[in-house]
Amino acid sequence: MYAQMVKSEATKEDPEKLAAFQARIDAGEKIEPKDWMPQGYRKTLIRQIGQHAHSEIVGQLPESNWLTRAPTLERKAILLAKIQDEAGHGLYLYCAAETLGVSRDELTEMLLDGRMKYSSIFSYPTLTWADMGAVGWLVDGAAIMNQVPLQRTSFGPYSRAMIRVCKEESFHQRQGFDVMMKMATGSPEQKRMAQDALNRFWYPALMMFGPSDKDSVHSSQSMAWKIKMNTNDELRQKFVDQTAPQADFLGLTIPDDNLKWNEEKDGYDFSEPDWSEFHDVIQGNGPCSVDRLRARNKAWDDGAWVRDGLLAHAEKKAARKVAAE
Ligand code: FAQ
Repeated sequence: MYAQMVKSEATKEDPEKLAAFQARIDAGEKIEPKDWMPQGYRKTLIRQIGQHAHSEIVGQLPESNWLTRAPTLERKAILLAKIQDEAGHGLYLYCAAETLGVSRDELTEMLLDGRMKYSSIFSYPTLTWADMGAVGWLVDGAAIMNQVPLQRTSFGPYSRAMIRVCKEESFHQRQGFDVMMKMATGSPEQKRMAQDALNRFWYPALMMFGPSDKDSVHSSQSMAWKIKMNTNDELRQKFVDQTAPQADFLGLTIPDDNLKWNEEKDGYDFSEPDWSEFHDVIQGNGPCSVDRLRARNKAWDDGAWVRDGLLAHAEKKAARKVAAE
């Protein structure tokens, strides 16, 4: 539906402008907010950057669930720093989206009433401390796999935001792996918890890359515009190839009997996730979908007095300035 809208809008655009725009993209130029751009390009970016920003913000919830129960003061400080980084990522991304003519409030409202999505992975629960390891190792690992190429995306503010985000995500992934290592080499019970976390997060992590290429609605147009640099399946394959040896190193087993090195393709064969589960989750029927939106709505409502106060202060300041002139 969205792709059709983008396509029908593209046909309304001035063909000369469209061709000149595509030539700039093909030449590897960055598009900046005040440059001419097709409406479809603008809308696709607002959708993708907005969804990405929402994911960073909602993504704080499953981890903050464990803040008060971190096993040591050091682990707590590290986790807190990571969660604060995610808030920062959300803010850079909202700022990048705002340069396209949408306000942060509008984006937030679209998240809160379900018109905009956030990453499927954050609709899953974090049941044990080992999940903090699995989230860092697998979820941040998948996020980096997706975001490193986005540093070269065609829209300037998005690509620049990605540079800092990727540096911080690397630290997040390392801290997750470190938690997994501690658990996997600890007591039998700790190792069991680590394996259980891997069992529960493996397929949801694979889903983060989106539907398989044959079912992806936006990939071909987004790749032509260099909003996306790789297809969903390409990135998923790279993620499996990177992660399988790491699981071996941890002495853990990826829950997939079909996982096998394929010499010919120079990569692993592996099982697809259950796509019906994915579609259910992105329609708001994940195990924690209702809780996540409830928590974000509550935070928005609880913060109303702060927004009102700041706006009243800004209005008063502006009025004083006018009176003094
Ligand atoms: N979840 O046609 P495609 C993080 C939707 S950041 C939910 O293939 P597209 C950091 C898609 O929107 C994680 N929905 O779509 C962190 C579309 O529906 P629509 C977020 C999904 O856009 C770590 C429909 O399916 N990262 O984790 C998902 O070309 C730890 C058809 O799909 C980004 O957002 C999904 N997984 O490709 C934070 C990266 N996949 O909109 C805290 C930027 C697909 O038409 C703790 N985004 N859909 O209603 C992208 O690269 C792309 O948007 C994809 C999807 C690859 C996610």
